[in-house]
Amino acid sequence: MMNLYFHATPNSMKVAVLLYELNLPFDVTPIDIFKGEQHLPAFRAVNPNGKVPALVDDGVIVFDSHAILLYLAEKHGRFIPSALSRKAEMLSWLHLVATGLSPYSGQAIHFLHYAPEDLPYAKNRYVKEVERTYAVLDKRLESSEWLAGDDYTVADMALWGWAASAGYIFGEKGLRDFPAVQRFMTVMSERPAVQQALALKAAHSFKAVLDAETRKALFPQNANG
Ligand SMILES: N[C@@H](CCC(=O)N[C@@H](CS)C(=O)NCC(=O)O)C(=O)O
Repeated sequence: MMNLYFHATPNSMKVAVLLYELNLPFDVTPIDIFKGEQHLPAFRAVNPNGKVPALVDDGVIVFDSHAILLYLAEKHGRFIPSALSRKAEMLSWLHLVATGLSPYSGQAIHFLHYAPEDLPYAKNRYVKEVERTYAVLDKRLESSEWLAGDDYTVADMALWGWAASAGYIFGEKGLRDFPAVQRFMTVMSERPAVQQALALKAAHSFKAVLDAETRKALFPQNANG
């Protein structure tokens, strides 16, 4: 049985969508990153980087959401094109999400909601990079049903993970400035796997208060003492 180390965050949620798409049974080990469980030795043995998600599949350990997406897609030969030229297209979009949208969104959320000081330069830098990246994705989805073309792939699941949290960055207007991404999200919301991932999230409760313990767990470099 597979074991997903999970917190209800965008990076874990994209992996949950793939597991449900593949219809694979899996156990869940909740890792409450607000309580510092990502630093416990038992979890560090699975992911030495101390971040969720991570997956153990019959003794095979994979960490980082995009590595997990690719590992499972390759293993099951699904949601990944087999022709190399089409795979190149899929990898390009997947990595744009992995190395652009994901870290820019994470940093934007950090400076908008968690930073102990108001830093307009940092907020502007990351929010603008998130907007710029969504504009690139929006243009792509204006002319293509899915990020990699005609077929639904793990690149789309990766985008869904972060786009589902866009409200933390854009507030009430959400993805309104990116209508093709919005259309994509509506289509995604109708997929049973996405609904199952959302049910998994709802079934787990995690600490939500950003107190001193949580600041120390998430931002140890800034914690006093
Ligand atoms: N590149 C990694 C990023 C993972 C990541 O940043 N996970 C966050 C939650 S979304 C986390 O575990 N944070 C805990 C910490 O930084 O201590 C991935 O895509 O899996």
